[in-house]
Amino acid sequence: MGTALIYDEEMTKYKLLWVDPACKIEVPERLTVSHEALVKTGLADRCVAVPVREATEADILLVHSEEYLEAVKKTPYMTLEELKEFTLQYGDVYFHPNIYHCAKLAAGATLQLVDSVMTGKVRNGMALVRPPGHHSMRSAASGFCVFNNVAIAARYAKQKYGIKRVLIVDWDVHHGQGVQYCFEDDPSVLYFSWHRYEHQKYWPQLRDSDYGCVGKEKGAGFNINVPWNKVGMKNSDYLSVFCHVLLPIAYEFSPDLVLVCAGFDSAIGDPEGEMRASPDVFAHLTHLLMNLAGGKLCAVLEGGYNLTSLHQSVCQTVQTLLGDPAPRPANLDGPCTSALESLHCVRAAHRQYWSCLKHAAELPTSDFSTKRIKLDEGGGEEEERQKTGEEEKSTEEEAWPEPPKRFTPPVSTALVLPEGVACPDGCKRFTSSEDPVIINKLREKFLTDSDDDLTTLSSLTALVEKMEKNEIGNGLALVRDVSMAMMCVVEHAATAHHDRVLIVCVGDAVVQSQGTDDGKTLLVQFSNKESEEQKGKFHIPVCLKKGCSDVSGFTQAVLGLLLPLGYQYDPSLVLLVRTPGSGLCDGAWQQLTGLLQGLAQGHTLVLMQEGEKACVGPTASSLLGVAAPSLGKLHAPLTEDVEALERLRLGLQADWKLLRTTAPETGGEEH
Ligand code: Q7Y
Ligand code: ZN
Repeated sequence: MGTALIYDEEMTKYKLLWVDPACKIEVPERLTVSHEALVKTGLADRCVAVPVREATEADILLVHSEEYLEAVKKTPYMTLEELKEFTLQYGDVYFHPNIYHCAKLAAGATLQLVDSVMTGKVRNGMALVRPPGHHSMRSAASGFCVFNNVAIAARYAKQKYGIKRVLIVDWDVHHGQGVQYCFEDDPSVLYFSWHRYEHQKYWPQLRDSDYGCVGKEKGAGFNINVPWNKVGMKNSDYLSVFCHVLLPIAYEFSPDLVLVCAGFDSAIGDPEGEMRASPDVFAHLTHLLMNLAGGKLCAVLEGGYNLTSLHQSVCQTVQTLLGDPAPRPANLDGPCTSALESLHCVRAAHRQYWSCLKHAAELPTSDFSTKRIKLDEGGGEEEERQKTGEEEKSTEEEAWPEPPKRFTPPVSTALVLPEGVACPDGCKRFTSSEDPVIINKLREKFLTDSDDDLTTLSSLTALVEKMEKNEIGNGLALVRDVSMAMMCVVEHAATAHHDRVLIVCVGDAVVQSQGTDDGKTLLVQFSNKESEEQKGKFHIPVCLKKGCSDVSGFTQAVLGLLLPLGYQYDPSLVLLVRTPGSGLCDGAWQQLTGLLQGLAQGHTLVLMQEGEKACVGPTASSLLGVAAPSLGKLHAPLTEDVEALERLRLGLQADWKLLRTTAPETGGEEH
């Protein structure tokens, strides 16, 4: 199942015809440069090219008023003066004789993408469109947008395919107020947007963009605004909002389809956004959404005005949709103070609507309005500035390194299986040629004489080496003794130049913590055993009341604890160990396996006990990049589990900054 790419040169055929400093950045080259980069990197060729179409009037009327449509319809026949005049009634937008045509194509391209994904022609895809859509409202153009492409697509998908829930993720740096207004009272469409806000000083300067706007009536809780009150937000800020707000809520919501307002003005170098997230962060944002809705994801271009940053970010997104492993995330040094304030306020505002936030440690409500505080005092800015890197802000464009080349290993998934266990399609059965020297070493080390064990262990060591060399992406081994296999891999990884190994252990078999607090391994163990005390920074037992059998509690632990830890630790290898009787259902296991592949360039090695044959198929499928099945709407996790997770998070956040959800000075949770 492929990835659709929808593009038509026709959408480059309109431009600003007069002088307007606010609009001069919205140029046709945005599209040509993005598309050329996809062609040059060979990514376009790997996609399924889907033609655009014009949105019909009925499509457009799903969101817009007849009066507005009739008005826009006249623009192709207007003189330059009339176009200027027409434009004046709206904010930060321009018209051109060909923009109506392009706007119909942009909306139609989005619908073609939705059709391709919903009918199963492709798994996911991206539409490169102009004009963008997320600012346009029922009866108004705004912010370069004419028709609301993504809002139309959400209504269309619900109507045509009868789906119940749509998630819209708007990672553009502007607030898609048009999308918000469209679905404000609608609980079937969950809208998430982060945006430059600066306490309402930044365009479009609406109170409606603040975190307190959570939706109305039945739709209360289904509108999530994350205002950025400082510029210079970085990868850590973006990823922590994903881990601590968007993903927990999205998993609880359980969408049938994910639409992304994929604007790249939130990337470094953009003159509008002035943020500092690197283009490769979009590989991770994309990856983190790809296991929702059974993988049905449609990314639709919105903003992005630095042509270099734009095309790099577009390529990162498309390459991830195609299933290539994401590059290792760099410099995740934790969110800045201002981002933490926003995170705190958003979580507090949504506590009452989402059970994943409900039992979170008491949040002090007196500090909710950071806005008023900042607007009134105007002080304390100096200290903030340092943390967001604003001091480096200048009119000169900041340089950033080109994202690292991503290459797909020749073998995606290798399996070490006992004879008689079939190797699933698409995977390669892996055996190493048995070097007697290695076998002898292993025999001494692990005190085993079983030939089967030794063959397995030597295969594992060879597999780890091939992953390090990028000859193999990931792997799975069915072994007699997971503990022994795990020890062997950890030991060998150190010699095979793996700098850090993240060990994720699911179930309560005895895991010997090697007593390593040197940081070469980070062990996170999920079980229902209270016994284990946390043993320093690098050994983290996560105790859940019902172990891994409560999907809600487990999911919350994965999203809010494991992912941030994993991202900050930045391993070169992930060792995922499943012990028998873990109680984890296949679906949750596949989610875990899929999500973890955002780390270590996708180098995950899964170890399972022989008896768990039945799980080989589902695991292999996740390792191959097939989206995990949706877990369905999640019920409330056990209160005691949420509280335990919260305690754990609070205890660890001094060491692991990506676990923080409150700014030290507003949180009142300093310890
Ligand atoms: C709309 C946009 C859509 C600050 C001036 C503010 C705002 C222009 C609208 C942006 N330099 N200009 O990018 S994604
Ligand atoms: Zn934008």
